[in-house]
Amino acid sequence: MRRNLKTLLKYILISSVTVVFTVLFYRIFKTREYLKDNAVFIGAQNIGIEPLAPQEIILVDNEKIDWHDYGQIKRDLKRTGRGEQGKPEYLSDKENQEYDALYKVNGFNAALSDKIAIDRAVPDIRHKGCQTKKYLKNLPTVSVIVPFHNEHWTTLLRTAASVVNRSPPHLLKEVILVDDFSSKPFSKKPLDDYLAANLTKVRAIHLPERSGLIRARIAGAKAATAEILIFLDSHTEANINWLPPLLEPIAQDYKTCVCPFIDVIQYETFEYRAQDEGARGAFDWEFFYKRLPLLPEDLQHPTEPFKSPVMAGGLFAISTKFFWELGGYDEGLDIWGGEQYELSFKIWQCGGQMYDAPCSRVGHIYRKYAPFPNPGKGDFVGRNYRRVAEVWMDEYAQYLYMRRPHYKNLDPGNLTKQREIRERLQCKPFKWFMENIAFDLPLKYPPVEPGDFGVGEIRNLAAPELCVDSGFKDRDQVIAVAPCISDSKNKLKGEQNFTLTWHKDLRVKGKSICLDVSDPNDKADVTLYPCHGSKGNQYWKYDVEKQWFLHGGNPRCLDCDPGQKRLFVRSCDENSKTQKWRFENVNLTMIADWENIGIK
Ligand code: UD2
Ligand code: MN
Repeated sequence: MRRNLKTLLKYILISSVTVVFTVLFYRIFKTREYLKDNAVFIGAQNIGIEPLAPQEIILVDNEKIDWHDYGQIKRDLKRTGRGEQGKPEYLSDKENQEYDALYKVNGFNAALSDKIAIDRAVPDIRHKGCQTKKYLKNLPTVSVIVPFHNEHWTTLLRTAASVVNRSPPHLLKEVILVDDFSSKPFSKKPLDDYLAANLTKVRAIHLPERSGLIRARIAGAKAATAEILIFLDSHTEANINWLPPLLEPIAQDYKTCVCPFIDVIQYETFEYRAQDEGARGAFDWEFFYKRLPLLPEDLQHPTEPFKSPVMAGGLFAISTKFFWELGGYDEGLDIWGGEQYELSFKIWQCGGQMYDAPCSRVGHIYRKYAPFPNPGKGDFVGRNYRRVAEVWMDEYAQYLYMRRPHYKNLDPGNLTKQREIRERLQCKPFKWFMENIAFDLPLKYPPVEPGDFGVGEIRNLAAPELCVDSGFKDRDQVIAVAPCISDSKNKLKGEQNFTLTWHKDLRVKGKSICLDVSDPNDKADVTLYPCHGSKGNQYWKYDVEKQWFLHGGNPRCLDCDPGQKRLFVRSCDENSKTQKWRFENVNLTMIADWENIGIK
C-alpha cells in the first residue's frame, strides 16, 4: 500500500516536472522565434537573446518610453536672438546688400539665413497629444542621407545640426551629406573641415560628376551602415522628438515607409510654421504633387500615423533592408523629379505600406523659384515621368500621355532592370493601387476630365431681362445682375457667359475666376475669386426642377433685387421667383449623375 502510494507520488512529481519543463521550453522557443523574426529591427543583439524569464523579454520588446530630450528642449526654450523659436526675421537696410545676389542663386533669402544661428530653436507645433506619446524603447539605428547640389552653406549646416541636436545619440549613427558636384567653394574642403571640427557624426561624400538627386541618394544609401535610412532635403530643420515616431512603425513591420509632417520654413523670413493639419499625398495626371483629405478614421486619431498614397519625395524613413529589396531607386532617373512616385508606387504595389506620422515634424524651405539652370539634359523631368509610367502605371500611363503627348516621343532608356524588379517581387497592378490606396483620387483628379454641368447665360425668372454679369471684374470684386446682352440689338457690354464645371464651381467662361461667397450672413454679396476647386465658398449646384443655384454645403440660393440690380445669396424659399434662374445650356445627364462626379 505504502509502496504504491510512494510510486504514485513519484509519478506525479516526475510528470509535473516534465510539464513545467515542457511549458518553459516551449515559451523560450517561441520567444526566440519571435525575437528572430524581429531581430533586425528591435536590436535583439543589444538586449540579449538568452532570456531568463521569457515573459519579461516580451515585456521589454513592447516597452514604450518617453523619448523627449527635456534637457535639449529646455535649452532651446531659453534661446533668444534672430530667427529663434522660428519667429519671422528680417534683414536691416545695412545687411540688404547681399540680399539680391544670394537670392538669385538660391531661390530664397540666403543672406538672412547667414544671420540666424545654425542651431536655432524651432517652435513645438505638434498636436498636443504628441507631447505625452511614448514609443518603443528598442528602436533601430539611423543613417540620415542628405543630397545637395549647390546648397547654401548655412541652410545645409542647419539641416545637419538640427538632426544631430534633436536625435537620440545612440539611434543616430551618421549623417551623410552627398555633394552632387556642387561648384560653391564651401561645398568641398571648408565643409569637410567644418564637419570634422564641429559635427563629428556628419560627413560629406563628394560625387565626381553631376548625378542628380536620385543617384546622389543612392550613393548615400550605399555608404550608409545603419538599419534605417532617412532621406532629407538640404534645407530642412528637424523638430523636437522627430525620430521615434518615424522609426516605430518600421520597427513593427520593416516593409513600412514613414514620412514626417513637412512644415514650412518661409523662404523670405525663415519663419517656421505648419503647412496644414495633415493630408494624404497624391498627384494629378500631369504628375503635379497634390494632397487628399484625411479619412474619417484618420481624423479620429490625430497623433497616429495614417496611410498616404504617395510621399512628397524629400523626407522619409525606410528600412535599409526594404529599400534594397525594392531595388533602391531606378538609377535611370536623372537630376530631379518622378522618384517620389516611383518609390511610392513600388512600396504599395510590392507589398509594403506608407504612412505619414503627425508627431514627427521637419521644416523645409519651399523655394520661391528653382535657381538652377538645366544642366544640358533636355526634358529630364519628362523622361523620368515616362520611365515611372512605363514600369509601374500599366494602362493608367495613357492619362499622363493624354495631357503631355510629347512624353510619347521621349526615349525613356532601358527599362529591363526595373521591369525585372516588378516581376521578381510579384508586384500588384497599378489598378489595384488606384482602387485600394488612392481610391478617392479620381474624384478630385479624374483621369478623363468630365465636361461641364452647364454653360451660358444665367437669366432671372422674376426679371427676365436681367442676367448675372461679372462685368469684367477681378478678384474680390462684387458682381451684380445687368440687362441680358443676348436680348440687345445694339451690343451691350457685359460678361454673362458662365460654366458650371465638374469641379462644382461657377466660372466666368474661359477664365479661372469663380463666383465666390464668403459672407455667412443673409443677402451675402457674390464676389469673384481665383478658382480653387474645392468645397466651400465656391461650391455651386444647379437644381433643374426648382431652377435654383444652390451655394455651399449649407445651401443658400442665388437671388437678386431687380430694382437695385443687386446679386446675393439668401436662404432658399420655394415661393421666391427672384431665386429662380434659367441656365442657358444644361447637361441633364451629367446633372443627374451629380454625386458621382468630382467632389461630393
Ligand atoms: C520635391 C522634394 C524633393 C524631390 C523633388 C522631386 C520635398 C520637400 N522635396 O522638390 O526631395 O523629391 O520634389 O524630385 O518633398 N539636388 C541634388 N542634385 C540635383 C538636384 C537637386 O543633389 O541635381 C538636391 C537638392 O540640393 C535638395 C534635394 O536634392 O537637397 C531636392 O531638391 P529640391 O529641394 O530642389 O527639390 P524640391 O524640394 O523642390
Ligand atoms: Mn527641397
